[in-house]
Amino acid sequence: MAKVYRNIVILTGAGISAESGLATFRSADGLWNNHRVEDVATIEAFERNPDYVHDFYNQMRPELMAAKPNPAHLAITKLQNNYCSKINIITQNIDTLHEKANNQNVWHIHGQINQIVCLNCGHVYETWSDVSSEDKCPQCQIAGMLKPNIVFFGENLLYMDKVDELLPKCDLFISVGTSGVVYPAAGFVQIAKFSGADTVELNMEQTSNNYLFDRHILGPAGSTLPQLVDELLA
Ligand code: BV8
Repeated sequence: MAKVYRNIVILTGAGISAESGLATFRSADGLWNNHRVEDVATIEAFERNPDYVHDFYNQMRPELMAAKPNPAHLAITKLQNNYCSKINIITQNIDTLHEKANNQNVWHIHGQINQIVCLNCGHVYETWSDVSSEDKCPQCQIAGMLKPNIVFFGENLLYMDKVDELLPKCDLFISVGTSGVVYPAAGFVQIAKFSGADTVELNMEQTSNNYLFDRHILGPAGSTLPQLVDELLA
C-alpha cells in the first residue's frame, strides 16, 4: 500500500475493544451481558421502564471506566502522530478507549456510556456514577428526564453531519471489529467505496458486508491494526 492517503476514516466496533476485555454484542449466542441488545438498547424499552435501562448501564459503567486501551487503539495514535493525513475515527462503541489512548477526532455515533442527556432541556453532561429516573438535571433542575446519552435502536445517530462530510472525501476507509449488522453504520463503507476510497476490513472473520471491501485482514485487531499502521508508515 505505497499510496499516500489524504483523508483516512477508521470505523470501529466492539471488536476493537475485545482485547481490552469488553464483551462484544454478537459473540455469545445473541446475548450481551445476559440481555438481548434489542430488549435493552431500544427507545421503547427506555420509555416503558427507564430504571431497568438505567440499571443496565449503571452496572456496565464501572467496567468501562476501568477498561484500558489495547495495542489496536494505540496504533491509531501512532498513525495520527506520524502520518500526514486527516484521520477521523467514527466509532460505534460507547466506551472511551479511543480517548484513553489519546486518539484524536473521535466521533461517537452511538453515544457514550459516561454521558447523560436531559430530555427536557437537552443538556449533556459527563458522569461515571449511577443515574436513576428520579435524578434532577444539573441544568434545568427537572427530575425524571435524564437518559444515558446512548443511541438506542430506533433513535437517530449522533454526528451524522460530520459523517456526511467525511465519507464522500475519504480515500482510505478502514473498518475494525464490526460485524456490519447495524445500520446506518454498516452502510458507511458503501458510501466511501462509491466515493473512490480504498476499503480495508480488519476482523476475526468474514462479515456480512465483506463484498464491499477491497482487502480483508483476518486476526485480532491488537495485532492486525499495528501491522497495517506500520505498512502505511513504511
Ligand atoms: C436508526 C448503543 C433511524 C447501545 C447500539 C431492518 C433492516 C435494517 C435496519 C434496521 C432494520 N430494522 C431496524 C433497523 C435500524 C436499526 C438496525 O440497524 N437494526 C439492526 C439490528 C438490523 N438501526 C437503528 O435503529 C439505528 N438508528 O436507524 O435511526 C431511525 C430513526 C427512527 C426510527 C427508525 C429508524 C440505531 C443503531 C444504534 C443502536 N445502538 N448501541 C449500546 O452500545 O449499549 S448498536 C450496538 O451494535 C453497538 O453500538 C454496536 O456498535 C453495534 C454493532 O455491533 P458491533 O460493534 O459490530 O459489534 P458486534 O458484536 O456485532 O461485532 C463485533 C465484531 O468484532 C465481530 O464481527 C467480531 O468478529 C469482531 N471481533 C471480535 N473480537 C475481535 C474482532 N475483530 C478484531 N479483533 C478482535 N479481537
